[in-house]
Amino acid sequence: AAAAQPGDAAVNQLGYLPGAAKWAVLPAAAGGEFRVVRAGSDSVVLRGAVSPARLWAMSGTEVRLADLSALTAPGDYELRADGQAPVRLRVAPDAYAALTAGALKAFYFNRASTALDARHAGPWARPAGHPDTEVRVHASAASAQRPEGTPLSSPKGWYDAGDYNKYIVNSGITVYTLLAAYEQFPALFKAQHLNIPESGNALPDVLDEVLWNLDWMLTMQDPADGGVYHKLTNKGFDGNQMPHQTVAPRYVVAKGTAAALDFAAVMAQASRVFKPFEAQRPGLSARMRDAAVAAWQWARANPHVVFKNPPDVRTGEYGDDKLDDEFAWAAAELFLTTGDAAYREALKLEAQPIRVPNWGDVLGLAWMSLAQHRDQLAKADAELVTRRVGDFGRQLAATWQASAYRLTMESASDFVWGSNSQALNQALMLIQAYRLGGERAQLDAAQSVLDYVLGRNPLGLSYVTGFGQRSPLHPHHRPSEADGVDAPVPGFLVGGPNPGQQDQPHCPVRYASKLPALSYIDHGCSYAANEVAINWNAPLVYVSAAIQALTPP
Ligand code: G3I
Ligand code: 9MR
Repeated sequence: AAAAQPGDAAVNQLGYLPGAAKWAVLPAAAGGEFRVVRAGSDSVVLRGAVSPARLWAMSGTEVRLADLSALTAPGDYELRADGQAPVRLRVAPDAYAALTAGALKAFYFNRASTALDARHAGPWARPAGHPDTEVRVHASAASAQRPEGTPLSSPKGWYDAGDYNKYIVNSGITVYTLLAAYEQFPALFKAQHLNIPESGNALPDVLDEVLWNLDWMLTMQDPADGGVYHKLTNKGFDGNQMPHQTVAPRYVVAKGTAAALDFAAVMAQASRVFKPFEAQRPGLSARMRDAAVAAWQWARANPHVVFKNPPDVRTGEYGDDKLDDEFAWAAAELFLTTGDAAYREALKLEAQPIRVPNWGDVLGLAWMSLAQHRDQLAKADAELVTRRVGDFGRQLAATWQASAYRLTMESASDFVWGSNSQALNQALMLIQAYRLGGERAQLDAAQSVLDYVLGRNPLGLSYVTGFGQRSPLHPHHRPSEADGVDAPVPGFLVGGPNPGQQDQPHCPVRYASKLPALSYIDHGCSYAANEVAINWNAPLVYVSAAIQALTPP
């Protein structure tokens, strides 16, 4: 069978775990019966009726569904339906192991301040760039102890995305999601080998990778007052160059409340995750806890410092003027790490709603951590968390159940810049609910999200570079564009369909459609639909690992 084309029958191109729910989407023309045959044979192993055609408003097309869940024996198959080209289908007990590792390895590929050598990076090896050992304090960040122009050393960290800047707010949710994956599924990550420079040391590779960024984040706190700089950046974006070719000076820019609180939350979380590794990094856990407390105190004293780009700085803003969610999240993490009742009070748990998280709205992360550590909560709090997270999961699962596409992405407002991460963060919340109550529909709905980003979508495209039969070839990612290697750097989730099309008319290539799920182009100029970003890859790692770990055999 050939690779799926847009509008063809679509499945998860990496396949399915034996015990998973397995949905395929077919065009309306494929009425009648579907058949699954063993690859390369005509022996039918499963047949059934496709569902009646229904309109999926997100793509404006009528689609049918085929339920292949009864196919549980590992193997290679083909899905056939009347008038349809056959589609490859795989069932395998390790269907997502390489994806989980590859999506994590992408963080290594985005490391700042280091060379990637061929032993670890293969054809994507590159010289070191952005040492960041002598960045300057920007006027917006000047203080008595650190006047404008003061040199600071702030190396390491990950490049945020397709650009080469480093942003604390976006680092917050990203580091959190990766550490949460480890906190929840330690066995899976302890067994994983990423082939990064630290592989083989006493830390699991995922923690080594996250430390690369945490070490940078720690340098972004001003020891004089606990405040945290919002970002480390050029004044304008670098061109399409490799890291070692860039020359623009770099700055730490303005402290802000969101940066302080996101920093406080992840340092509190990291303090508990790294505690068992005291021998490897003596004093680190306590240092992180103290850093978290100092950042929290700065935020309490400066509760509404909203970041705005200064006039001479034109890079990513990550501006957010709603800070209640950041306060709640930081309070939750600090409470779980310190046990101090003052944080429980500051959290105002009863009054907090629950929502799908993203870089600008981190409230869902508070609920997630409280659910994971509910044995540390008072009985009434534990019950509240169980009820609220469960209800939210049931609500998302109901959306999935009613969807013509069997997907939680049912509203045009889901198709924002980075819509693929919106989908995966819906799955992440479904998984929190499933872990509490074991309601199967919640796991199946999360699976459908993973299917969607891996090819069960109207473009027939796996949105992860290097994974699946058709995947993006031209992500907006400076190294992928400038390294002279045909294949993009692998393991990156692109932002995905975004009818906002904010890269027009700068990007000379037009989108084919304005419909939410179709508004996508695989072109390097498309930063609004085809960029990569650390906060989009993190929930891919999380969901891929969770589904691998949680799906019953
Ligand atoms: O907040 C409004 C909301 O009120 C409104 O209803 C909605 C309608 O479109 O827009 C919302 O604002 C959006 C904002 O994100 C918050 O979600 C903007 O339209 C949208 O343009 C904005 O996109 C952000 C983009 O930067 C531009 O600022 C993305 O979320 C964010 O992921 C992206 O991040 C960039 C960094 O700046 C630089 N590095 C690369 C990275 C990925 O592209
Ligand atoms: O490359 C930049 C990308 O990382 C950002 O997400 C995006 C939005 O802030 O901006 C991109 O840079 C573009 C800039 O905004 C406008 N001129 C062209 C740049 C891309 O080539």
